[in-house]
Amino acid sequence: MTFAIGIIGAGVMGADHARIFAEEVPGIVLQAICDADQGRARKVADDTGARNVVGDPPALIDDSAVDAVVIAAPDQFHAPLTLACIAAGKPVLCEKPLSQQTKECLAVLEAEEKRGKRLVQIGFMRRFDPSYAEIKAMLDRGDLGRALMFHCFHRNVAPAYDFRAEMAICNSAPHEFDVARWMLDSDYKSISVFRPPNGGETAPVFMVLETLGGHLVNIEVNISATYGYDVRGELVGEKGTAFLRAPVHADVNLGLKQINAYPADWRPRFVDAYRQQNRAWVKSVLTGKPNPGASAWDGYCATAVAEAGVEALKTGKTVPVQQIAKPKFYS
Ligand code: ISE
Repeated sequence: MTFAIGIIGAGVMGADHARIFAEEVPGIVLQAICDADQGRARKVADDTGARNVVGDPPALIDDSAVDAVVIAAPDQFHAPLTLACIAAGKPVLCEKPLSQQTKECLAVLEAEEKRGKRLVQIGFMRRFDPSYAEIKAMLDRGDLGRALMFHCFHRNVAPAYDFRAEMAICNSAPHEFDVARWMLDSDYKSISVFRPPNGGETAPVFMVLETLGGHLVNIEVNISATYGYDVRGELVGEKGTAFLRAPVHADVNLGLKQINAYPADWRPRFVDAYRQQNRAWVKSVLTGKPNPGASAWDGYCATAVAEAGVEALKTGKTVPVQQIAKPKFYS
């Protein structure tokens, strides 16, 4: 028996998912790649051995030869396409964020619950990154004592889209919103947002969040850091602290300097996380057993924080994070 996957979106992430499934996930076939740009879809299909190319998402989702769907289209299509997968009864791995609006996330929660089956996993792949996972395991064992603070840095070389500070909050920071919430096992109480007044249009965005469990989380998102893709974090516990460690394969000594290379984007930094996420997703779909991946509920929670963050950016105030009560379906 083969397990056939269709991928919607043949941009950076769609192409990377196709490569990962083709090269690193045993027991699957790539059934179809979908993109409005058929040439781009064809190239990804040729590179990965995918069977078909389609131009229209419904044609992929409703194709009886497709067992499960990966959504790697632009953010505004995530929720509508996820809803279409739920309507077709197909498991879906949807890239983050589930939506930039909580009302769309709520529609997904409602549809999934009505369908009566958990079909949605959100691509918050950092939960599968060995460095975050190791720190979470230490915390869960009590090695670091109670968690107090989590300092996060998220730096991109250059914006991949028209930069607006809101995008740092709605598109980039949801990674931290999710992984810190998962690590600390607590929802958020409030968010404040700051920017260096002398920083200009592409200045970093600096967020301070308080959790309901009393932790502080601070996040710098610097979308124009120029020097490299750099994600850092330090968890501060009562008894000690733990830093994330990016995969580094060589320390180079050259010209009276020690040099560590930075990747140009997130793919090399999170190569293990993506691989493990995609394998875990397929395994869960096949066995029905859960994995540490994010559910539609987790997707909604990240968007609720982002929405409050955008308001905090606009008003300069500390904004409470508002969430509906967690439905039993997601317990
Ligand atoms: C992008 O969509 C990602 O998910 C990357 O991990 C993040 O670093 C980047 O800022 C986002 O635009």
